[in-house]
Amino acid sequence: MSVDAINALYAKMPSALAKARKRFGRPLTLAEKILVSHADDFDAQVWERGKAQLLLRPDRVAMQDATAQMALLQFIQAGKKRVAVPSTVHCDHLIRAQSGAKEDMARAIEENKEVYNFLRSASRKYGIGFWKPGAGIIHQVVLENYAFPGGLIIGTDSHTPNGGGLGMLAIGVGGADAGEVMAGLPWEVLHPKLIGVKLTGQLQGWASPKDVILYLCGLLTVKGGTNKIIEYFGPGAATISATGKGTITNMGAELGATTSIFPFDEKMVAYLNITERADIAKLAQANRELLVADPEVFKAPEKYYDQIVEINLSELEPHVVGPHTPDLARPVSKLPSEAKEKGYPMQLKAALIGSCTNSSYEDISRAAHIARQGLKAGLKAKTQFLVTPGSERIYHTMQRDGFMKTFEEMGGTVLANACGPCIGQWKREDIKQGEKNSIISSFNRNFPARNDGNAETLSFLSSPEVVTAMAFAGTLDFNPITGTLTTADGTKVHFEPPRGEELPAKGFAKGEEGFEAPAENGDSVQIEVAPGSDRLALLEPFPKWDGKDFAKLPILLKAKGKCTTDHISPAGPWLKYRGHLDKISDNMFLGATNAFTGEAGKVTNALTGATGQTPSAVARAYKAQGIGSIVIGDENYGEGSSREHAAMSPRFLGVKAVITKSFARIHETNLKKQGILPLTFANAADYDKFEEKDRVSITGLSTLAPGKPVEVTIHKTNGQDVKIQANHSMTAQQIGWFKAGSALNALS
Ligand code: MIC
Ligand code: SF4
Repeated sequence: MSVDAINALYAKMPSALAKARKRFGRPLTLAEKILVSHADDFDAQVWERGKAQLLLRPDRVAMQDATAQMALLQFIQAGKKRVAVPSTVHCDHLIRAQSGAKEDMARAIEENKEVYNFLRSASRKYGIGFWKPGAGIIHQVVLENYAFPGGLIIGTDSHTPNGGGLGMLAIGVGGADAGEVMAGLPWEVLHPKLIGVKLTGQLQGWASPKDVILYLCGLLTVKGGTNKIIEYFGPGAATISATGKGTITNMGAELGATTSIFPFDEKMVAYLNITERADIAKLAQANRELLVADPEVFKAPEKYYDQIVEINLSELEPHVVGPHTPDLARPVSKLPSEAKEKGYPMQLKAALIGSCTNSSYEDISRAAHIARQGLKAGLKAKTQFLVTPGSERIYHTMQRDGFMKTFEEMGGTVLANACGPCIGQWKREDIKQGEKNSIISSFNRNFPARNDGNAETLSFLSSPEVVTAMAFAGTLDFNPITGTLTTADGTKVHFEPPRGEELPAKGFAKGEEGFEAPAENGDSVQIEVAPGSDRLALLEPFPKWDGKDFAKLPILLKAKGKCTTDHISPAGPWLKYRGHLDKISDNMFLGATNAFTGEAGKVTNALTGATGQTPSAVARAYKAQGIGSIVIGDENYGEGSSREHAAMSPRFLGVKAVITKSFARIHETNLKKQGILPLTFANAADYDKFEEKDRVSITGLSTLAPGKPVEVTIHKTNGQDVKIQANHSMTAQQIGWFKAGSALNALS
């Protein structure tokens, strides 16, 4: 973001804030300050938390390669010449970890040539900055280059809130949202409620910023943050480094939060300075009062936040969460007994550090401090140990300052600056499919099958320093704080608490930063989409609604329990088809548990009675006969990623409505954008009324209106009809998207 643009934003903030204080009749929180100063039209906007739809003007859009393909394919359909707001593409998700950074990069560039060429050419043409493969993970690169206090950025990735570490509202969205904002439209989001998290004290010993968020995950659960912004405040906040704050806001995504934010402070100044943005740091310092909540808010926070949580950092213990969900949290001291009790495989097969969440200098230096202690005592890693740096700068700085050598001596492998094993891009050879085993990482997600495609892998999450100690231990029943390990010659080793530096004393080393600027004039740039490609295909608009009610549709799937976007549209090997809707749709619901059989990824064809079919095969068979279908879901359906494939594939294969107990925010929006009706049971227990052979009708669609429930009829095989009610959260405009067949159709 240029200093001038930031200056212009800060210059107009005081009057926007004054207007808002007057209209709301009270002082403002930080999140509110940023929302009101990015309003498309403050006066026309309804400001009601949890109710109003906000129309906002983001300062910037960021996209990663796996989601940018669909975002750009949709942007192309909008027929614009150039993006209306500064935007960037980051190539990070498609690089598979196999044998180390150098070889993996070379392989990725070869394998993904088509996709990279498409993204590069579309970026050049439309005025989008292009960060090539190897430049780093989107959130780290955004933090180093684009995040700034007081800004509003949207990103086609659920961990975009990482930017909250620098005091901005950074929000994850689907590609259609990004496409619209790039086309010049305002961005729409439900006015979030606010959770205030008051931090006091200071982290001690083994406790790290990661533990703040792991603890909160346990406390608030994976749906506790849905449609809420988490705003941190209190004296403890200023004791946490900017990158540590980034770890906390990044993983707010695991709470389902719209985003999380920290108030501007000296730690942010230090980070801006070391990332060569002293001019922005100065500007922010001069405008400090715009970038923190009004002083009255700290005096009586309960008046301004919808919910308050207090954490005394001085008492916070290091935590480990998992397996399978980030809200299964406990202090590391409780893990050994719990692991025994629950029969988790004790042996750890792999320990992984880094990723977009935890690869700051502070993280790596604290992990290296543990590594050096182990090495000095004569220990080696007992597990596979993989390190994922977040960016070129981190990579080169790790190398310069000897961390890389330490990790390698310990038996570790340094991977490319990319997502790698965090998103299933991990060619794991040490276990067989279906083998139950435990792994631990400093990543942010641990849904089944996420890292290695094996649903039997129990994935635990913790801080990089705890993960490094666990790599030496090789077992889950080790408490790094109190435990001892024994070397080959029988010496007992006890780790001292980790020590590290927040920022490199010598500044960041730089490698090849990997940025390519767009063409001045993109008219002559050709977009490269190879005909007949199985990686990319231009989109056909979805058909518009035919004006008829949905009558007697079969249930394609009734999902039981957790049904995240990783269950709906798995990543790993499927990532390569993210630009090809037809191809990727073969993965639809492969991870989802069928409530009727308990099996994952297998359903029954209601027309033929054939069992054990993949959901995509059955949906394709229905589609061939011109029949749509319905999906039934449990709580927090669509939790996790922003990938709109989880909405586009069902849409493409004829799913008309998804009825659940509740939705995760980004996914619910993605469904609306693609023209699927997202409905929730008025009475959650109605979930139990659906049986495998039932047919479902949804009636009264022509009178669909905001706030008006929808009638759903379950037709039983015995001829009986059971009527239930379902709610929806669609606005008049969103109902228009449904009728047009998609938001994109409604645009043109
Ligand atoms: C993830 O962490 O799940 C991803 C992969 O980064 C996704 C985006 C995607 O599916 O491409 C996300 O978090 O939004
Ligand atoms: Fe990449 Fe993992 Fe971060 Fe998602 S969570 S952006 S896959 S490193």
